[in-house]
Amino acid sequence: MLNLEELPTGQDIMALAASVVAQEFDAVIIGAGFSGMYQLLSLRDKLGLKARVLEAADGLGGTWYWNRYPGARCDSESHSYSYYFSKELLAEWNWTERYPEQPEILRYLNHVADRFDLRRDIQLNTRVKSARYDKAANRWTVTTEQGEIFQCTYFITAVGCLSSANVPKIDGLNDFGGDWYHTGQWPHEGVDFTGKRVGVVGTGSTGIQAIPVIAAQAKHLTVFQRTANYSIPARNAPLTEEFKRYAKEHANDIHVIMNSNTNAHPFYIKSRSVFDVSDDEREQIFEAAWAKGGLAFRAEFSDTLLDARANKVVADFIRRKIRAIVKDETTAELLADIDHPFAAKRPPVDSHYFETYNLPHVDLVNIRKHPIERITSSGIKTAEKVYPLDIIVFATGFDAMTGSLLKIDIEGRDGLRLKDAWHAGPRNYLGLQVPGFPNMFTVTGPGSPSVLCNMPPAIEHHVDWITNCIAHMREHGVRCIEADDQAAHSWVLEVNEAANSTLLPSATHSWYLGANVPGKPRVFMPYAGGFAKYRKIVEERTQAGYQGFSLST
Ligand code: NA7
Repeated sequence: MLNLEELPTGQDIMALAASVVAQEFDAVIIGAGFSGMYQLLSLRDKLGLKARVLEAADGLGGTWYWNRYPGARCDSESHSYSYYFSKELLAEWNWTERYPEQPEILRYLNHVADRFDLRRDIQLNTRVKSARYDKAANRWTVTTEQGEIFQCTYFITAVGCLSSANVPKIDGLNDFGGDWYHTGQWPHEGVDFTGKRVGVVGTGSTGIQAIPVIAAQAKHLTVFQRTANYSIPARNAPLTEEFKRYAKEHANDIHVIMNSNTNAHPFYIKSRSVFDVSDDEREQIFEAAWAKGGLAFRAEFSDTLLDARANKVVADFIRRKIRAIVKDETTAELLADIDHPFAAKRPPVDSHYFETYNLPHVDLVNIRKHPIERITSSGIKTAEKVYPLDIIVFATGFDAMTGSLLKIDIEGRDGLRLKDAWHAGPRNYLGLQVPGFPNMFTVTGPGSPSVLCNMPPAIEHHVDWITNCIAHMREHGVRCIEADDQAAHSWVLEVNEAANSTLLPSATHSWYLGANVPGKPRVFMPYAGGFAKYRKIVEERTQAGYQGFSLST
């Protein structure tokens, strides 16, 4: 007998049709964060292309959609953590605090989406499963987990550098009777820590932001520290009207500064050496920078990240500060026992992080000495003892830079898979294109300054380059652009050389090196030669006729 309830509805039929008929676009962009949104706007409104953004989440914002953990805030100052492509947008948006908090950044990005009418070309709840290049057709076929198929000429990954959560594989996690969360996949309804015994694993930038906020609510907080970390006080505060006016009036100058320095922040690294000044003078400089707070602390001297002796002088000042703040001597020693040079791992900035350890209900556990053995039904068991917990928070970072890309099955020319091309680590040219993957572009991919920078200027630079490149292709009848193998080979050497001329690789367990993810190849991923130098290299090679790329008509 005919069962009417089992008959497909109109919606089912539409979904089925959509799943088998490929939808045609000029460009498909993966990700609706800072990168994907600006890439859409550029291709659609500047070049008039038919473009579609595919986004796994049910809202836009990328990193800032997922990272809703307590205390989530950007370490870049708000006036610099903005798009600069639109004078009108700069003029109308008002940040409220020195460092923007996650909800405010999300409001900003939603405002941008509305202001530039981006939503109609952003498809949410759509996770891309695979992308394949068809050489004969010179088209990419992008398939989603729902079975939808999109075809396009230009395939752009705007998947973010820190978006693939790294949940450590610890025995017994499934047996845990309480709740556990990763900071990068935080529940939208929030977590109530009131009256709870909470454990936080991880003391990177995220843990350092979250710990004071969780401590303010929890009954008891145990922090499980594997590697002690430096941190500089953020000195967050509401922005004064005077500063807001200044930032707007000087937007052009600020933009020039960001684009012409090492880290794309709105300040230059000073040219003096740690050893150019007397001990007294240096102490005063450090004290003033500590009082001012923020990432500019590392910009006081030119050799902080270049010379181990200079770095030790800076590091020792921070260690002294930690010992002065933290009252319990054992805890202070554990926090100050830092095994890598200052800023060789991403230096966190904090709001009362070290002060939190003076609270009577906050404990620090050394899991370098007594590693976590397993998670039990009631807590975390280290080699030394069991810590009873109601909630575990993993602030354990990300499979950074390559994780999100490699989760997608990307197949380029002649059946070459990205995961095979990158089996020994990411290999590309200028962080923009991978040999064997024609017309595929990566926004702030490995091999670009990206995570060593304030991200929005780095993103705008890449998106503008990709947009100009596609415009050039269309003007000159170029069907296809692909990075040359030899150019990629040389660029990987340049990326290594740039890293090796700094102290960055000496933090051997940093996520810059992929060392935080077991089994990941150890390759220094971002380009450490500086944003300004990188921009110059890209500009020169582009002006030289897209040197290092093959353009075919
Ligand atoms: P990070 O900087 O990668 O920090 C992760 C922290 O978690 C760090 O302290 C790690 O210790 C610790 N960790 C990672 N895996 C484990 C395991 N298995 N056991 C114990 N501890 C572990 O990530 P964040 O989210 O803090 O920051 C990422 C970036 O976001 C940041 O740099 C900014 O750019 C914004 P480890 O140091 O590996 O010993």
